[in-house]
Amino acid sequence: MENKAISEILYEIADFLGLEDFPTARFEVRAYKKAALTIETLQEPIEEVYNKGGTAALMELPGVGKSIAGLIEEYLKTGKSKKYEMMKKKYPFDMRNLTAVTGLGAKKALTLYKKLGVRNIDDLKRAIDTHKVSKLEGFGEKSEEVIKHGLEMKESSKGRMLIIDALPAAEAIVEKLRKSGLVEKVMIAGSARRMRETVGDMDILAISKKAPEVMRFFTSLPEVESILSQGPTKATVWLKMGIQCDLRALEPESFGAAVQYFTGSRDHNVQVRTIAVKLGYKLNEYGLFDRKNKNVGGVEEESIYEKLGMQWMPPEMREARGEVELALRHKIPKLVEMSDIKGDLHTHTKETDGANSIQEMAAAAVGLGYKYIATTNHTKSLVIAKGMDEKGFIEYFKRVDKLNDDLNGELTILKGAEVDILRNGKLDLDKNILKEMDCVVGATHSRLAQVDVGKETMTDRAIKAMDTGLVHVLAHPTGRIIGEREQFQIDLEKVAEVAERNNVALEINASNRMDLNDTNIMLTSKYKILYSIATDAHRTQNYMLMRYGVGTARRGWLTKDRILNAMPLDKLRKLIGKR
Ligand code: DGT
Ligand code: CA
Ligand code: CA
Repeated sequence: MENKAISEILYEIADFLGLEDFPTARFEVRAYKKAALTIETLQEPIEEVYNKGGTAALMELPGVGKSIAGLIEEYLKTGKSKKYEMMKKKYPFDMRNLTAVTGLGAKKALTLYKKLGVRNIDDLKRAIDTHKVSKLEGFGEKSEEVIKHGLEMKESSKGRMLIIDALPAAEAIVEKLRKSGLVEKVMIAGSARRMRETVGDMDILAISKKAPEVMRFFTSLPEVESILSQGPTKATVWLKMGIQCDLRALEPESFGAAVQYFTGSRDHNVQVRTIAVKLGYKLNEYGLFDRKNKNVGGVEEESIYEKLGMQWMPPEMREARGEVELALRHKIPKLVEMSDIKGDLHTHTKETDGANSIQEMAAAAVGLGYKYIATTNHTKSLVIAKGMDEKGFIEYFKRVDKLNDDLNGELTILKGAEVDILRNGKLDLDKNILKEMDCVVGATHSRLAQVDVGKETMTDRAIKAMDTGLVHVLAHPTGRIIGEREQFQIDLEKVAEVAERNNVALEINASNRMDLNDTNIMLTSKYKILYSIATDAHRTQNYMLMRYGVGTARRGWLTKDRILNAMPLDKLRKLIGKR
């Protein structure tokens, strides 16, 4: 499937075109970006579209005109694009990776190339370390700091992959192993089972009578780039997607112990093993052995916890944060589950920066069995996201009303906005229209927040917004983006206290933000507040991110009664009723 490669080239050409100043450059930038988005989100392989109907079929795709269709055809035939090669010759620096650093756009990358000869990330690091960047016109100390920070974020996430990308890939491999008929049982362990937001490598466990054959099957999967090691019961491979994956084949009598051991975490295991030793057992990945060295562990990990006088606990809790004590007292809470989720309270449409219409977003929500969604488009001051003004919302809501009528109660679309919280804490829409909305999601979008302003200012901003009494949910409260932007300075306990007073829910944003994250949930959950687990969907496929939000909520030990979007519609309406 060439969709990803082609959309990346189109995005990059758009970046290059942004540096040109011929009269129609601006329009071309827009065209290339639009086409890139279309192909990025296309469900079927682009080569199939082309094979079926040639360039004419390509030109039927939104945003794809004659010249872009020609480029796609050329790429599909030759694996190259002359236009792209030409641009790369004219601007010989690593546009893709440089502009992936937060704080660095195409224009700044060009300046760095022209003035300092920065061609790639290594050059950039050197330029930052020697403080050459801050002295350039249009940069300054602050800008240098932001880029430096962006580089550090990239560095710190190196070698780890978002669970959003890793888990579906691990599940696909598990599915193939299951279908191979070579295994009696197979499952994912490690940090992926614990639903950590990033994973270092993937750990798969299997029971099989034909272990060497399973290993051969595994190491010759098309997903595999290279084999790092292969023995009769264990293999480690490097996947094409850029992550390591282990497979271990086990005997049935060891399976429970292996699942417990390889699920981890390491710190959790240390605590459990200490208890085992106290009770006269020996615990390792092969079993739970009594004084006579008899394995009393069993096939399921439940039996290990049971033998140790503990209640079984969900993997998401196993981080040595007090779950072992709770398990000994049989006080493990019943955590929220995917099946409890009744809707999504933070979604976008193509009226602003989303890819789908509200009709499409609604139909997809019905498909998932949701009872409601809130449609929460951006507001006017967020210009890059095509934020809407009051008039825009009034017109849009008329269409939503009509759609709600058509849906006839099968799904309820709650009318809302992701209203920007401005620098002074004021909201970016007129009070009278906010009052009429069903679900107002308040959000700070200041990109430079972490170096821009201090903790007090950010905390104050959120508090002022909540004190308007108009906000139902505080979106991505700390502003972090995994691998890109660290959370900004904010006093979350203070925020939670004010949220409690104003009956505002805090969001668990399940995208690559994962914000609040597990530790911030734990920090705030002592206050009587609710949480909204939301995907911030910009296209129908993004609804699938909900499971990672639920996983994060579980890592924060939240129960169903703490989750706003686990409530039936009438209860939800009472909780967030018109303000
Ligand atoms: P990751 O891969 O960095 O995201 O994190 P994990 O938790 O998946 O770690 P990994 O893959 O190194 O090992 C999987 C599990 O195996 C880990 O959670 C606990 C267990 N484990 C690995 N090495 C040790 C060890 O030296 N001692 C103990 N107690 N457990 C270990
Ligand atoms: Ca792992
Ligand atoms: Ca591992």
